[in-house]
Amino acid sequence: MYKLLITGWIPEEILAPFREKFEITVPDGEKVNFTMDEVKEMIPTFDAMFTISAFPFRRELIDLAENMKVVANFGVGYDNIEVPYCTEKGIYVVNTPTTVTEPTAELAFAIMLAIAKGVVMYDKALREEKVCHPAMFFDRDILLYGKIVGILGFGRIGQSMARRCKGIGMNVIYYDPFRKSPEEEAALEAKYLPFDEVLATADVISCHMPYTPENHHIIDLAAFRRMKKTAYFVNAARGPVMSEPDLVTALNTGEIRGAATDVFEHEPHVSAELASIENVVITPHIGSNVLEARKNMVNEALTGVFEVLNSLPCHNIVNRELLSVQK
Ligand code: 8YV
Repeated sequence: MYKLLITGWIPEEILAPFREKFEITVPDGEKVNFTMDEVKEMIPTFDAMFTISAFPFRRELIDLAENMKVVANFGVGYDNIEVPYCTEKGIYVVNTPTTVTEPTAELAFAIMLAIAKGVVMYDKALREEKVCHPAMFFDRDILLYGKIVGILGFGRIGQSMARRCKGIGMNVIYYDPFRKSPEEEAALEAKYLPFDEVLATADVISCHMPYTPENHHIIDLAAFRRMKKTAYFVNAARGPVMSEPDLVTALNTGEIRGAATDVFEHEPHVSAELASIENVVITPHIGSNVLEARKNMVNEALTGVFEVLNSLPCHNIVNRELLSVQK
């Protein structure tokens, strides 16, 4: 049986079906995650590894993983894994491209509504004051119906967010380095615009791109300045696509009206400055943190591992170019 190392605890009822397929080593729950040193010591004998909580699989660990054939990532974004080096070493990388789509788009939609409608702010104030605010003419919330959402990164999650926004009467524009076909654009009633024009035109800008070196700080102060002063910025993708200090500046100086973000530049930490601002909604990277989705993600990742190890067709290989390499 192939040996699988899982870096973080997974509930036994989710893991149980895979115990017939692999010899599994996993923290027992008393211990939630293995440390890097523990993983380094164990890794040479393992055939496969499952990285939980963005556990890094980079050169220093890859070089020790003498038997490794496949690494699975608990998430669609795999910036914690040095994929080109895995490819060089003949190690397959699999991820969870389908199971995170709907929960992550739901969360992005939820935090967009939360900031545009002041849900968190009103909830907090009402708990403190215990009196409903009587003001009848109060310029705080915006009507999303009829407004423009600009989606940055029009992959599965971006498109799923677009569908939701259309459902409440918003108009969709998008930017993606790979423009969709006219048929796909028509089906989603989404209009392509260059990056800067999306920033300048949208009432809500929602980020759904992967984190790559090219996308590092793609949303910086200059980008915030291109947005409307009335715009809201939403990020349920990756923290470092934005400069967190620049987001703080943009909010404090009125470059934008508000923001909602599930991700942060230096996770697990959130800057004290950002956390002290009222016109921002922050959630702790919970895009796919729904037990139903988590179970689906484990299934998608570990089924991929099984398929790779047994040379079966597999939909979620990231470095597919390995398939054509004679090993
Ligand atoms: C996970 C994610 O919560 O899919 C992704 O890229 O960021 C999330 O689904 C994360 O990978 C777990 O650390």
